[in-house]
Amino acid sequence: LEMEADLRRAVLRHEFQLRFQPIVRLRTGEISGLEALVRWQHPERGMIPPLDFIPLAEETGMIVPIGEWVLREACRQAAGWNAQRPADAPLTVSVNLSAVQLDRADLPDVVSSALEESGLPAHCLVIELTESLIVDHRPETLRRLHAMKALGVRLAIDDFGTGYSSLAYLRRFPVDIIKIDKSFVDDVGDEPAAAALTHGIIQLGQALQLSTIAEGIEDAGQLSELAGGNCELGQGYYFAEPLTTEAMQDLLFGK
Ligand code: G
Ligand code: G
Ligand code: MN
Ligand code: NA
Repeated sequence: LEMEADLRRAVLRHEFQLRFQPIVRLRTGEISGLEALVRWQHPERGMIPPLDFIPLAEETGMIVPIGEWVLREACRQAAGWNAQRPADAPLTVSVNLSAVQLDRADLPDVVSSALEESGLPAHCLVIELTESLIVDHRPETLRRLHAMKALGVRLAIDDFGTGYSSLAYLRRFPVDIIKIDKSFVDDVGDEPAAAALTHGIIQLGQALQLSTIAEGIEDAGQLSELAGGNCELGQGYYFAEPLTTEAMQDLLFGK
């Protein structure tokens, strides 16, 4: 209860921050985009990671204003960075969405106004959804996803392969990107089953003309296995952890 009151205050006082983790083209090492990840700078308890407050934010509905702030801030920041880059090499920015946000009829309008007010082109925004969110979807969810697609936004399935899901939804949902869960990537270098599953997901992506992003790459062995298997993109501590805005700025443009 104290935490809930704190969370309400945090929204009013703007106590949230974003971190940005680079998403890298595995063949070349160039940065193609960023994933925005929220943090709560609590005045007494310090930096609180999302797993410690997102569930409560979802239960209480506070994820709606928090998620809207994340979306606007991520679009604003990405548009600012893109203005300093060559016009033919814009970064994408990926934002995680909760089921609670997808349950709201105004979601496409919220996304549309975040794009308009930032000037970020719609094709530079990626919305990340979890498999469970898609599998347990309501009829309106599909309509909202199509409304976002109609804006030009791209959709990614996060933590792919971890849900007890049917692959059938890949036919019915307007998905553009598959994010291969870290649990596969962890063992891709030394466990034949993990390698086989990972390569299977990459090939599935290719067959459906979807981009694949490997998550949680931590060493060169994993990178070479994934790049050798034609995985297009990746992210992980091997390249960079989620960075503050300042650190991301330095990485992109030097000090
Ligand atoms: O670095 P990391 O601890 O940031 O993220 C932990 C989890 O929190 C991940 O599963 C991530 O998807 C989730 N997460 C991070 N930022 C957001 C956000 O802005 N909204 C939602 N709904 N989840 C987020
Ligand atoms: O949205 P998603 O559930 O994919 O969130 C990504 C999570 O993975 C975040 O908590 C982020 O900090 C974390 N992460 C990103 N790269 C790595 C990595 O290389 N190793 C580990 N252990 N975690 C990572
Ligand atoms: Mn994610
Ligand atoms: Na993930």
